[in-house]
Amino acid sequence: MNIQQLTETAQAMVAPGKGILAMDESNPTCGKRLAAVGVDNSEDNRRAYRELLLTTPGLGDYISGAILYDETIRQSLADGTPFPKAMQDRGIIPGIKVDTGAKELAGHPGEKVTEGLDGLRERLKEYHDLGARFAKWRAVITIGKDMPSRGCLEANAHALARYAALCQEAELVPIVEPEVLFDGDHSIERCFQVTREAQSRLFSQLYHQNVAFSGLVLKPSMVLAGKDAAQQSAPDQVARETLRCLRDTVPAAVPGVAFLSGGQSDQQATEHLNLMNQQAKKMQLPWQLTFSYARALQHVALTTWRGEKDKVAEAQQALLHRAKCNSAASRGQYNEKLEHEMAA
Ligand code: 5MM
Repeated sequence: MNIQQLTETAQAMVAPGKGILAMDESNPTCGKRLAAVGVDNSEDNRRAYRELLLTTPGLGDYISGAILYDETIRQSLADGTPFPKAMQDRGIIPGIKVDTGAKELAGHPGEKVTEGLDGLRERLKEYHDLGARFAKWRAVITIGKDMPSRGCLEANAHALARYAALCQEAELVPIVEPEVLFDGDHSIERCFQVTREAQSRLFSQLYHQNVAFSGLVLKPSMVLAGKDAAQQSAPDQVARETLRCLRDTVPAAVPGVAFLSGGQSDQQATEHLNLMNQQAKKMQLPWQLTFSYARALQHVALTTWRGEKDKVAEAQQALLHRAKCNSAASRGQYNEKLEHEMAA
């Protein structure tokens, strides 16, 4: 394992002003997104949509890397250039989702464990040969009555750590994603408690599996009340509680934290990241704080495109605008004027 190389890649993934584009939807999830805009879930439509995203002019100014799916990493632009090569040409590091999905956890009704460890060493080697330089694995933690259980938290943290160790062995930077779902009516205090516990257990397992903290990126959810909670969280409270949770749990050697959006609106996700970076300026935090959004980056591009060829350029502009707003937020410099720049 070349720790120096892994550290440099991890640092590049969270370089100041840059974040990660998550476009690793599995075929069923991609199908749901395409169906919402009236597009068939065919391989060629998935390819065309991903080409639109990756060839957005100027995307590399704000996006350090993009997470692909197994099908996507093997696809090419219409001119025959493989996606990973097209990304490298644009200064975007290719990444790959390597988990095989969250499945029912036996003995724990209503809870999930993410699978994909069997054969992972061989798959990682192939992905590296195809051009990937980082990977992603997402664990799903549900808040509910008597949930999450200790069994669920331990199983997911252990799997994430085993995955991360295999990634580093294969010279790939692991993104570790312990997502605490936004679904439910829980309070922000409950979300804080669960997220803190999930992240503490994760870093303990990473330590026990000999994972180098300097060669990984954490992809957490933000700390906020459930989407059905009567009392929704104020943006500055979300920023404050999320930072408090990170300070309690994340070792200083980790180069960066790249948040998921988790069902927040585009602007909410940007505003929360911005406030965190503004508050962080007074704290001298050891890690970069940036984004690794899927829905909150792609939504506006997808709904502009709707499968129409003559909308490609407009959809790309919409994606670039969201990437630019989030880049500004990763520096604590996002504002209303920038948000409305597009319309002008
Ligand atoms: C792109 O969505 C990813 C999950 O896809 P599957 O459910 O099809 O496996 C997801 O892991 C995503 O990368 C992150 O959770 C961030 O997505 P959001 O939309 O929450 O920013």
